[in-house]
Amino acid sequence: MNRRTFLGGLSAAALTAQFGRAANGKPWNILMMFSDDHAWQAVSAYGGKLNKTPHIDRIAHEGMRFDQCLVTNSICAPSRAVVLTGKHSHLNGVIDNAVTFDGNQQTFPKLVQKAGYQTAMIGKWHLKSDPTGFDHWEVLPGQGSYYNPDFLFKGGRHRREGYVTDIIGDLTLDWLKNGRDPNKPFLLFSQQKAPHRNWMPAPEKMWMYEGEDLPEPETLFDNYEGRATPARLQEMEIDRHMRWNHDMKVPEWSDRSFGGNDGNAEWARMTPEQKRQWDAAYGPRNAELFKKNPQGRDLVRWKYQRYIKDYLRCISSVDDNVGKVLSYLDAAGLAENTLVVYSSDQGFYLGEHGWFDKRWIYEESLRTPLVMRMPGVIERGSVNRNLVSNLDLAQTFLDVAGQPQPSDMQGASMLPLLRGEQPADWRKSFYFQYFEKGVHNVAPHDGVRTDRYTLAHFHETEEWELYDLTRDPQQMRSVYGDDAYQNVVKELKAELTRLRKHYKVDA
Ligand code: SGN
Ligand code: CA
Repeated sequence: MNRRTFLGGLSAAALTAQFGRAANGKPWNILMMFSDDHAWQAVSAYGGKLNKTPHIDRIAHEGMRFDQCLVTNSICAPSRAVVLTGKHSHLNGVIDNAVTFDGNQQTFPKLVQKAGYQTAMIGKWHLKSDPTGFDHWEVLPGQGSYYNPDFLFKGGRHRREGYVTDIIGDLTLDWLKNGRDPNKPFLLFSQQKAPHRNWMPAPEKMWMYEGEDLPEPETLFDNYEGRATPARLQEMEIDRHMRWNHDMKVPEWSDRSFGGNDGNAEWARMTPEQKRQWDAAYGPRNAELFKKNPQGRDLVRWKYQRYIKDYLRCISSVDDNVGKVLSYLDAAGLAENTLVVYSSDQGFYLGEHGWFDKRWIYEESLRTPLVMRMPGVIERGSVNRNLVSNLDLAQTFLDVAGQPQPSDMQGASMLPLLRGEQPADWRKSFYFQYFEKGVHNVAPHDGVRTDRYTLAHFHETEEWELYDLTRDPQQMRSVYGDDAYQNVVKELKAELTRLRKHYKVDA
């Protein structure tokens, strides 16, 4: 007798007993708040000095902060496919942003849905095919828009007026209040578009950081010496590759942009009132830029300030909306039996090495923020330093829901870590791969990351890099060729071979 037929013969009450349960005896709900390109350097719970994220920090303070949550493939659509399937990109099919997700395959939302959870997906989706495994969904088409965004839902598309981050927060609350069946546990994804490029802040955030200079990263003027050629050949520099209209919001200089004249499609979507607020904030700042007309490094510094302020303004809205949802959980008595998660699809460069964007196995893009709150299970204010991953979320959520973990999923349940245990067999090395050849010209690579080292392999040019994170946390110089590291190189190459085989890369 298989499990399904077995469950089919049980009463509703006995079925409920199949769920994982919280201290109040109720099944666990799962709420995943997920944003796009939110760097851990811009979460104050991670000790970043740039900004304050009080509501995300609250999840960390009442729960657990993961300091080494690594993504298997540092880019948007692939990361989301990994979360849903618990499988590496080469097996779930979404190796880059161009691929359409095959929604017929096994996903953990389908599994919990079958077990009796109600499931919902709200906000950024980015997987091209319609969501499957969700009772309710309302998602942005593609990357979506910041202003007056369109949304897709089963059988239709409509435009909602307002700012995307607030709208997604409101849709999340609306489903919690009015959309769900209060007698069933839920799995809810609330996925923000922000703070993805082109970093368009909400009207009420446009004046944040006005008159302030935010700290610059030490490596803003990196010259990419001491590394293999890909670090030099990328196209993700604040200096050379940011576009004057789209990114910098200086339309007057659009003819100076990398790749030629550019537009700002977001500005074009705004209502006259939104445009008026925008122009009131950015017009005088741009006028000052034209007057000062900075050159060389001063111009890069100006661009960094414009970039980081807009990026952090977007995050402030994300954090407000996390707060809105947390308050509702308290008020509705849902906090006690809801696992609350905040994470991002990958990390991001905030000017380190002169860069924006992500994609690399290097720390800023490899590591992503992950905080979880699970009352009665996670000790408040705990910090975990195990190598965990977006690959582990599917199995973790299945485990929390009291469901079995399919043997073809490739991560591990983090539930023991949430309980404060230290499983002896937890991974000591992590496998990463990046495939996309396109925007930003980052060379495809794979590699292995341990507590101390990162070994990267760029197969097109047959180049290798090794970083010793204890001696060189900023990853400024590869020690791949150093005599002193030849044993490490040998060991890590063997480990990379083992991992490729283990994850069926070299099938
Ligand atoms: C767009 C962005 C890139 C970004 C990719 C992938 N350009 O192409 O900067 O790296 O998305 O982002 S933009 O001009 O359209 O903003 S991802 O988060 O979807 O992976
Ligand atoms: Ca992303």
